[in-house]
Amino acid sequence: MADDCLFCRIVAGELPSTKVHEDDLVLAIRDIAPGSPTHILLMPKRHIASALDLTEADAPLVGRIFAVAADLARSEGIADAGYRLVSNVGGWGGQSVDHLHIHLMGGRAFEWPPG
Ligand code: DGP
Repeated sequence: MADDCLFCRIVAGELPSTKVHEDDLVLAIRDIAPGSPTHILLMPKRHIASALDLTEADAPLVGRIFAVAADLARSEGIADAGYRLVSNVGGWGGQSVDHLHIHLMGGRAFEWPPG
């Protein structure tokens, strides 16, 4: 757990969240400020600052995150229409919380490229 990390505190249960999935590696919660009808954040329980810090050794974790995202897309009813997975990295990437997370967004159509 990293000091002063918001998502580490959510993982630890020190701050409330609406959990939609939890296992030994991954926590998935509803975004507090949803940008689409379905907006879920998938994160490693272990503190990793961003995708920039991933290594090949994290392959099981990354595989789990994407598998859970696919399961949630199906259970949220957004799989057939299509959805978006995004991980913002750093300032220009739009990252505001420095604990790796993947946005699972669906329930509406999205533009490409993003703004
Ligand atoms: P990003 O900007 O890519 O780092 O995404 C951070 C997301 O985290 C953003 O969509 C809002 C969300 N968020 C920020 N604080 C909280 C919180 O306390 N709880 C929850 N559930 N989501 C949060």
